[in-house]
Amino acid sequence: MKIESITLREIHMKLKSPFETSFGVTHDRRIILVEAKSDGVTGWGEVTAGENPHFNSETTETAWHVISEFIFPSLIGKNISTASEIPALIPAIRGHQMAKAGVENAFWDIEAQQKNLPLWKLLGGTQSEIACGVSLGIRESPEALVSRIEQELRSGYQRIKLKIKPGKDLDYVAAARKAFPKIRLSVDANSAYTLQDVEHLRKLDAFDLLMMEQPLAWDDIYSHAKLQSQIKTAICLDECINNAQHAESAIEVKACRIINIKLGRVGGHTEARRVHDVCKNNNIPVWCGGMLEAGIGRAHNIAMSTLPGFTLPGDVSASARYWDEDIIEPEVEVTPRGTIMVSPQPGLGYRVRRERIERLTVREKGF
Ligand code: OSB
Ligand code: MG
Repeated sequence: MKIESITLREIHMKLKSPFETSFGVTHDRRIILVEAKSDGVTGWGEVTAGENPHFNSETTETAWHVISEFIFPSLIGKNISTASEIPALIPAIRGHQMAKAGVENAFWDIEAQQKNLPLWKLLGGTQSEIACGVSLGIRESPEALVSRIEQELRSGYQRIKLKIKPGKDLDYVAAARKAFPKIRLSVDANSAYTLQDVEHLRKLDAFDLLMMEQPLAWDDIYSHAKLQSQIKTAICLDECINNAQHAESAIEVKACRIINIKLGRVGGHTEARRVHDVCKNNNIPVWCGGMLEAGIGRAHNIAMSTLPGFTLPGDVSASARYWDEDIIEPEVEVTPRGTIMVSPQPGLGYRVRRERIERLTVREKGF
């Protein structure tokens, strides 16, 4: 594979409804798409950085900068035999996993098309149908949350995750559990608590939660180990796990019993697969997280979710929950049993709607 050209585009897409987490509310997405060309084949990747550095340290703007100033110049003109060789071409770039993932993943799409394989098969996926859950933003009241859960369950989703923060936690979780005593329920705090809150967080043990996601600081594995030893609910790490070494450390110190894998957060398919393997070897279940992706990022998430260690429902759900109109065709749809059927077609398995992308583009840079 000769790396011939890469085009960056920033598109703007409005979410159907605002999404509130402990770190803020998102109304509109600024998404960078990567279009790569190699030996006449085109591949696509999506950068999952947020608009603000509140989930991790990256933003749409930092990704644009790092890709155009540092990643592209190191890649253009190089020859690789597989997409998994890309991380070795940019060893001097510290961090910026989301920027790296957007680029690397485009080459995985190319490699899959060249080998005439669906991307999920190229990655080593074994599941042709994946289990789906939903992540629900913080609501104005517990009643509003309960009616939203009801709607998602009617669509078939297999697990409901509630975003929480101090002051918007126990009442909401209690209302959800009371209304739906049997469902698989979890919470995600996006680092809104500290070890001072152990007594408070322990109260969540009463609600039979599948997991509590990232309650403590985004970069602090050690404190999660202290918390995990004092609560019954399984901790799931999200923000803390940026590579396979982090996963090994977290497992060794017992900081979590579950790990959420996000392609962007760990730097692309190559590292995501390593994180998956570490977890599988240690009997730690994994699931695929989401970052409010458009269709290209969503398609990459679906491919990754077919790996055998993905045994819990992920946060990857139907395009129509986020967008009036997605940038891929067909859009991602969920079956009445709360699953996504994986495409048998080569590459991403969805057609990229270039005309729509061009209409949504606010800036473009070719190399
Ligand atoms: O922590 O999983 C998270 C969205 C933005 C940033 C962080 C997170 C999320 C979600 C939404 O939970 C997942 C999705 O529906 O894409
Ligand atoms: Mg999370």
